[in-house]
Amino acid sequence: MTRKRTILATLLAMGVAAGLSAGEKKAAKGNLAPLPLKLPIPAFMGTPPDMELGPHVEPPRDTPRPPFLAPKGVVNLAFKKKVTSSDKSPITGTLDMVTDGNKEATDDSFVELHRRTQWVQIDLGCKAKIYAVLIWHDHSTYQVYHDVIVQVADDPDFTKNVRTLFNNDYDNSSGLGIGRQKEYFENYEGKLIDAKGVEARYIRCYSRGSTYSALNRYTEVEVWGKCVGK
Ligand SMILES: [Ca+2]
Ligand SMILES: [Ca+2]
Repeated sequence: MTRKRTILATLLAMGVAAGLSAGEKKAAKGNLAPLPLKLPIPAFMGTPPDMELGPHVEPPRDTPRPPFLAPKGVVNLAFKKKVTSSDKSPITGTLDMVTDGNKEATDDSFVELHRRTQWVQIDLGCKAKIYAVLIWHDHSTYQVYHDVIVQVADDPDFTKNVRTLFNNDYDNSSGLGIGRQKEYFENYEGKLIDAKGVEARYIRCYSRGSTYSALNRYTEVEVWGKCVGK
């Protein structure tokens, strides 16, 4: 069996069906593998009942997310790393809960920040090549978070080499510029943002309440990549 066929067989064995041909090609080319994500228990399934989707919201998927391929050996660099925030005194929970590995949709699994635009920031501890960022806000109920913006930078104050990986603030209510990405429904899979190998040490995730609450809940953030320097 050729190497290409071996990878194909492996992916098939893992139950990978969607996007196989593109994924298989990439895998054969670049020594890639699906991110070894460990997802929490779904709090609900399927499409939200009687919820009107505006033009800025993408409809929820009815099928599992296709596997995301990244170079073999990437790890969740955010795990147990230091978290800071625009909110110095969260309403409930503590900031370390953003990187403690608990992603479950229970009431004691999130840190709750005050209303309006807030952010959480993670210091990866090294300059890293980042392939994917995953965010779980509160995924216990159907809701869409607003002004989800993800940026990376070379310094903790976000003054050096700031780059925006994701922005769905379509009306610029958070003032960081108009976002072109769609709003989306929270669910157990978290939101996966393709970081395309961007290099940075600091990552900041913004939000501005949701369709469910004006407050900002963060359950977990994962940053998959590899350290490349200081
Ligand atoms: Ca957590
Ligand atoms: Ca907005």
